[in-house]
Amino acid sequence: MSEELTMAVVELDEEKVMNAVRSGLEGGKDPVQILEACCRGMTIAGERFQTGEYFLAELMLSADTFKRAMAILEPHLAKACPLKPLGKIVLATPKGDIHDLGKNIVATLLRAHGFEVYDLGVDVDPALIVDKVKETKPQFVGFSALITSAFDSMKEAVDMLVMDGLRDQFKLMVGGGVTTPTVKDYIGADFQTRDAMEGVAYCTKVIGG
Ligand code: B12
Repeated sequence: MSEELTMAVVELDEEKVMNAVRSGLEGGKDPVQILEACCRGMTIAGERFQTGEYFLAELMLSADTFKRAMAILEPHLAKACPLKPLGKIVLATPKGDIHDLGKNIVATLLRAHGFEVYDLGVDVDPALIVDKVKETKPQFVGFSALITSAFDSMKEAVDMLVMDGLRDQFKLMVGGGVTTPTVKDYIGADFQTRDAMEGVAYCTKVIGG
C-alpha cells in the first residue's frame, strides 16, 4: 500500500491518495508510516520538477494533494500521542521563503510527539519571531529554509534575539532542503537536519524525554 500511495502522490492522482490515506487509517495502519509514504511521493515529484519532467503547475498540484492528505492525517497523528506538552517550539519559514511542506511535517510530528508548536507560517518577518519568543518563552525555535536567500533573514532574526538577550534561553534548530552544517554555523544554530524525525529526536533528547 505504501508504494502505491507514494506513486499516487507523484502521479497527481488526488482521489487515489485520499482513498489510500483513509483506508490505511481505517485498516489501523500507523499514521506516521502513511505520512512517510506521502513524503516520499513529494520528494520524487520534486526530483521530476528539477529534471524538467514536471512543470511548476504539476509540482503545485502534488504539493496541494500532499497538504490535503496531511489535513486528514493530522488529527490521527495527534491522537497517536496524547501527552501533556513536553515543551514549546516557535517554528517559522523565514522572510523571503514561501515553502512550507517540510515545516508543516515537522510541526505535525512535533505535535504528535507531545510538543506545543507555535507555527508562524511562511515569509515570516524577523521581528515577528522575536515577538513570539518573548511572548511564549519556548525551549526551541525552529527555522525551515528551502531557498538560499532566506539565510540572511534567519541570521537577522538570530542577531535580534541576541541583542535582546534571549538567544541563550532556547535551542535553535534549522532544517530544510538547502540547509547544511555551514548554514547552521552561519546563523549560530544548535542543530541542523534535513530529516523531520531527527528534529523531533533532538528536541525529545534535549528535553530529557
Ligand atoms: C515544492 C517546491 C516548491 C513549491 C512549494 C509548495 C509549498 N507549499 O511549500 C512551489 C511550487 C510553490 C515553489 C516555489 C518556488 N520555488 Co521551490 N521547490 C520545491 C521543491 C521541488 C520541493 C521542496 C519540498 O517541499 N520538498 C519536500 C519537503 C517535505 O522537503 P523539505 O522541505 O526539505 O523538508 C524535510 C526536511 O528538510 C525537514 N525539515 C524541513 N524544514 C525543517 C525545519 C526544522 C526545524 C526541522 C527540524 C526539519 C525540517 O523535514 C522535512 C521532512 O523530513 C524544491 C526542490 C527540492 N527537491 O527540494 C524547490 C526549490 C526549493 N524551489 C526553488 C525555487 C527557486 C523556488 C521559487 C523561487 C520559484 C521557482 N523559480 O521555482 C519559488 C519560491 C518563492 C519563494 N520566495 O519562496 C529552489 C531553491 C534554490 C535555492 N538554492 O535557493 C529549489 C531548490 C528548486 C531548484 N533546484 O531550483 N517551490
